[in-house]
Amino acid sequence: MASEDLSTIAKSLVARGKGILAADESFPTIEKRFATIGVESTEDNRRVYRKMLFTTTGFEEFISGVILFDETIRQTSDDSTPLVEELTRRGVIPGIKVDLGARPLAGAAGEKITEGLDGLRDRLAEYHRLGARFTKWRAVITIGAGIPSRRCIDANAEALARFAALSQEVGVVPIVEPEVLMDGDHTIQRCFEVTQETLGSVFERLAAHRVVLEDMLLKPNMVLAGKACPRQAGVDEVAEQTVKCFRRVVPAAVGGIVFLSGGQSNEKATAHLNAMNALAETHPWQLSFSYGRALQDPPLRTWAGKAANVRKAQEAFRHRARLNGAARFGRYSEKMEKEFAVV
Ligand code: 5MM
Repeated sequence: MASEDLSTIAKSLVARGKGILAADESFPTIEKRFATIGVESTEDNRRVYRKMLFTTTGFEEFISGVILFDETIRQTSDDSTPLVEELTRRGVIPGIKVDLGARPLAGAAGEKITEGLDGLRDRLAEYHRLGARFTKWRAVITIGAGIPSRRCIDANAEALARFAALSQEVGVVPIVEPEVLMDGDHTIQRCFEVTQETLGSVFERLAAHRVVLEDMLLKPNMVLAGKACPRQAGVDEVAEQTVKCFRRVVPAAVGGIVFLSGGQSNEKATAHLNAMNALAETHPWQLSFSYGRALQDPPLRTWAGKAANVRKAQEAFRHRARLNGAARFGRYSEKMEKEFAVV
């Protein structure tokens, strides 16, 4: 695919007022999420749940693309319409998670390396045939005593860059996700340093592998104190530190930045994105969202596995998507949390 087409896809994914839904939970993760509502993680329950999200009336006003899991890209609606088609007929771009998960990095206690490069070119070609127009690979960086090591950061950066180069070769837009975890009691300053070092390494490797920056998206963590840190930064400080960190290391050519929520509350994830967008009239990049939990928590809890709750759950999903859409313009306020638009 021509480079121009990839940059068109990248731009559509970060269109004004819209963001991405991450619905690419692997089997262990979706099982954990379903366990919180007492629902068994069967193939059909996963299909019904995700179909519910993808057929929500009007969600396409705020959601530009959805990241799918391998199983989902092959599933259909009750009337045999592929779930991918449910998205494309609404103008929503289907994407796919292509990494095979993070495993322990050899000889590095507490650190992980993401696997999945072997055979990736062929898998990408198949996903493209199945309708995926963008891909995602997540690397996990843990902050702790003496970690992350430079070796772990660089090994993950190299894998991210190889994934991105292969994706562009096949004609899909890569979403490069280096996630510095919120787990731990580290300060916001420490998160700033580790995020800066990680992104520095990632962009060095992306350049080495000749990845076209306009034709990719970055999916990073925000700069936050660890969950167990006694001093939690306020919304404005998070926004300022995150933008400051990114201005140092993320080239302006990058197609867009789509943040992960990483375990923040729904409200905080929205408020932080809103504050970043309110900081300046324009930033070098579009600042958007690619949330999993922070978009899915309300519909998941409302649904609770019952067909009778589907409509209410879809309203809850659309509401959360609308609030994050408003945060794209810096127009979100806490008051809007209470407004519940009826479909
Ligand atoms: C939706 O969760 C994704 C899949 O995670 P697993 O591979 O562990 O099942 C995850 O990659 C997600 O896309 C990002 O972490 C963003 O989700 P959050 O919930 O952090 O916004």
